[in-house]
Amino acid sequence: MQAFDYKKQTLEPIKSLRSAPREEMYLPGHRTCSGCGPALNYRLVAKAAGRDTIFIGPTGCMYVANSSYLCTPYAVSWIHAQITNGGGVASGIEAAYKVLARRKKYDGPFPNIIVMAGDGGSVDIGLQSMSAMMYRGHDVLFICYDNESYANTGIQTSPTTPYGANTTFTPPGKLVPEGKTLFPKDPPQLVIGGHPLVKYVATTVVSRPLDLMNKVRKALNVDGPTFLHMLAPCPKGWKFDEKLTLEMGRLAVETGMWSLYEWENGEYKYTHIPKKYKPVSEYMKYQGRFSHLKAEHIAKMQAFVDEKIQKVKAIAVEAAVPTPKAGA
Ligand SMILES: Cc1ncc(C[n+]2csc(CCOP(=O)(O)OP(=O)(O)O)c2C)c(N)n1
Ligand code: SF4
Ligand SMILES: [Mg+2]
Repeated sequence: MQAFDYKKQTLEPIKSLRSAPREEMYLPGHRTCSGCGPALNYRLVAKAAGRDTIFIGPTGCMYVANSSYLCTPYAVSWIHAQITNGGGVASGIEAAYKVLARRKKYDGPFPNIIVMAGDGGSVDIGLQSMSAMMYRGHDVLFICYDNESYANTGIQTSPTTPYGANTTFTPPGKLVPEGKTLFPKDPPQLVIGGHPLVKYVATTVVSRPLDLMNKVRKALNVDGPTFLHMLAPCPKGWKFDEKLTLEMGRLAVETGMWSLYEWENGEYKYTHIPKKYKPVSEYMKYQGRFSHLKAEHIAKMQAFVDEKIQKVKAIAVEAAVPTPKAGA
């Protein structure tokens, strides 16, 4: 319970793409690659969050390619954080607004405070700061836009890079023919498993804009820390044709490489379950990062995904596009 009313915003559900806000808070003119999934991701998050929003941007493509010579695409407040400390900067901003509101020095709406961190800036090099923010219970939405590599510095492997991917730090060769040998970390499970004050976690993908925007709104309506894990295909790092960005997101879901779910107050709900899963090769064949793989490696990936799918089936409560009402 809050001892004072700090005017938290309530964001209404978006019923259809047609009724989504027209106003853009992430504008054209930046320097991301053509077909950049994270850039589209940013645009959708900013659209869903609206004007009274502050973004914290740890170092990564969405900082470097978006801000040059005092020129940025953000139409709302935005602050750069070190790649290691997005959660720390967000915690300070949130605490400062609460103090100002309590001392009656600020009486506007409490801003939506959103960290937009890459996979590196969230669940690897930024993990301690994100975890501490969640543990202390700050009212912040932490988003991991997952392009599955340390993209900005030249596509190095990260803990969410898939098994078998060719990155600059996992090149396939005679000794290690499959490239990356490890299977990825599971970011939502890391958050759910270790943070008692987190009440809402969800996954989404840039190819499902309505699902994505409504999960953003739902998370922002929760009073406390929340986490969204968003798959954001990166044509440069994954080596696919830039016109296929949305298709890569769709295929990730259709093959089971990516699951769409919400976890709310301890309960799982899948927001989409394919009736029949396609083989993972359907997804991998478009991406140059997997082109060196042999049949035995693809079979290993399929086995990993099959096991994941079994878990989905075991829980399998399918829900419609989420309704952004306030959480606990
Ligand atoms: C402490 C520190 N180590 C390394 C870097 C170099 N660096 C800048 S951006 C970046 C990659 C970030 O990867 P990710 O968070 O996944 O974002 P992406 O670039 O993929 O969007 C790295 C390694 C840094 N800025 N600070
Ligand atoms: S490297 Fe990937 S994430 Fe970075 S700007 Fe290019 S497409 Fe976007
Ligand atoms: Mg990344």
